[in-house]
Amino acid sequence: MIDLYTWTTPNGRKASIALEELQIPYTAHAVDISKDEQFKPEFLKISSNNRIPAIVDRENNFSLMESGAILLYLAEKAGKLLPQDRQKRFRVTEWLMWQMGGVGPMLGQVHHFVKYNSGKAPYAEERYLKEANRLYGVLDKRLADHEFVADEYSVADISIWPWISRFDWQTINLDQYPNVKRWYVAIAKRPAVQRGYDVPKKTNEIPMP
Ligand SMILES: N[C@@H](CCC(=O)N[C@@H](CS)C(=O)NCC(=O)O)C(=O)O
Repeated sequence: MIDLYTWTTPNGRKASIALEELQIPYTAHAVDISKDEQFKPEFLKISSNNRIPAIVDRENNFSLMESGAILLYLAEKAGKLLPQDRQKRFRVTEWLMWQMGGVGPMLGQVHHFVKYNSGKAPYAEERYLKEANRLYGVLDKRLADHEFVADEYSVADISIWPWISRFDWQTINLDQYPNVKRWYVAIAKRPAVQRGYDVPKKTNEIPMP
């Protein structure tokens, strides 16, 4: 049984989607970041970076922050969504790191400057939109000859997908990235993804292009 501390954001949804896909029993605890609940001392004990998501594995009382680490931990625990074969496992790790180091931080800046503070910093908007389009281009190229980023559906796809689900916030037209669109729609149809998307509460239907 896992305790999941989360909110309705891309990083939070990665963890709940993985838990649903892996069929690991869990209890979701809402940490409302719009009310600064991520700074509460009891949350800081398990997430010293004051960010969601974080988990506690009740089996061994092990706590973990950082969504990439959480995905790897859960996949390894369940023995699914992370291949045993060394090279295949590192292919998944490669794309997971690509998401953690690029997609998350860069698209996060697009949300900040383009969606929430439009007009305040034109250079930042230009820079992060350019980087967003570059990243969408990289993903599109990869998916042109791969069904999923690392061949088989894995935690790498689960890490990227919730960020792409905010394509409208990012002013991205998915028709310009047809392979990303095909991949996005296929994953959006998975029942576990639909359940995980609504954790810790339903905010909206999954955006469809
Ligand atoms: N690298 C971290 C980033 C987590 C993160 O940025 N979480 C956001 C929500 S998506 C958050 O908790 N923000 C609260 C804050 O900025 O104080 C991860 O992947 O887990």
